[in-house]
Amino acid sequence: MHIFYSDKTRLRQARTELHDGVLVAPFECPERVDLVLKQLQQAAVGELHEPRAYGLEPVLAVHDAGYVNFLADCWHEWVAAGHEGEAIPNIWPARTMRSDHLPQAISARLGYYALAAETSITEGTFEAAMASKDIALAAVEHTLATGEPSFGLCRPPGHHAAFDQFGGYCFFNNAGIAAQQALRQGKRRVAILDVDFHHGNGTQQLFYARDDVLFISLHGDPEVTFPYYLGYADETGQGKGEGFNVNYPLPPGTSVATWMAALDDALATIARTQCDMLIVSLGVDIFEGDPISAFTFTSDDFVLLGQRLAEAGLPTALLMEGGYAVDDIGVNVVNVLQGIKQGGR
Ligand code: SP5
Ligand code: ZN
Repeated sequence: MHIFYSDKTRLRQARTELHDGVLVAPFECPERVDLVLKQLQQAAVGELHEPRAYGLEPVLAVHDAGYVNFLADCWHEWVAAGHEGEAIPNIWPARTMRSDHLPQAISARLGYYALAAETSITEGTFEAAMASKDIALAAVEHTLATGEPSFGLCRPPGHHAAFDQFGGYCFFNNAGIAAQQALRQGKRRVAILDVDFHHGNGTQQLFYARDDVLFISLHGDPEVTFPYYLGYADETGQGKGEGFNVNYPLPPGTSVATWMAALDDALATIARTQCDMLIVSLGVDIFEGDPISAFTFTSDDFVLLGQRLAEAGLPTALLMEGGYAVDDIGVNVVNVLQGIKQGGR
């Protein structure tokens, strides 16, 4: 199996995350990558490859150009404006105000392009986000070329990033960018299966009115779980995308058996929908020990997840999303990949 990874993902080294009313060291940290790499190497799951640079063109195929420019310049403008800490939004075009006008102040544009406040923008964030989407693009390119599964150790993650908004530790929607590229290279319909604990609101939004990307997400019930304002079961797609968006909101504490039953249902939909590629948004924050999540996967359960994914029988690229129990994150990722390999593709 090919594994794609870049040292440039380390260029994001945020110091602050607004968590429970306190600025804490971010859960989404470079050490996550170290631990996954260490376990991947120890278990000899596959060879490591550096992605090439694909530039901004594939990003602009799914994201707003103004948003991309904002991300590229935000840190410098924030510093130039004399702000002391990391760039954290504290005002939004909330429902009672105007959202048809983009004010010039960096604080105003920060809120305009943000969907949550826990994610600081820092020096190097844009460069790390660029590397992360390159990893996703390289993984999908490899799977398209060989039919073999691949793993992209993306960081920062992507599934919360929408057309013109960052948040939930995400800036570019790596899975969405990669799916769009697969379509451009001739695939007819791509399934994105999102198993991260949190709903992939960004990915859903990008493809909500389209039938060439099937988006399916299993996640903590947004009634009580971030990102709260999207991810309900009645969100089934729009226009010709009707039926091509499927959400499985599951209560905190959901058993692995119940989760796996939802997965079986999801895989049946993928089989029925004539998809010719599978992209997995692989968040391992469904682990029982995850510090910010509430599902109950043991490390062994991740092997079973990999086996089930392999049974889909599609060319498959797995892209890293969340997963924060740093001591176990590496083992859990390795177990999914071992399960995929045992699945026989
Ligand atoms: C990619 C990804 O997994 N992003 C997750 C972003 C979550 N950000 C807000 C989390 C708020 C968690 N509050 C739960 C407290 C549990 N004690
Ligand atoms: Zn998550």
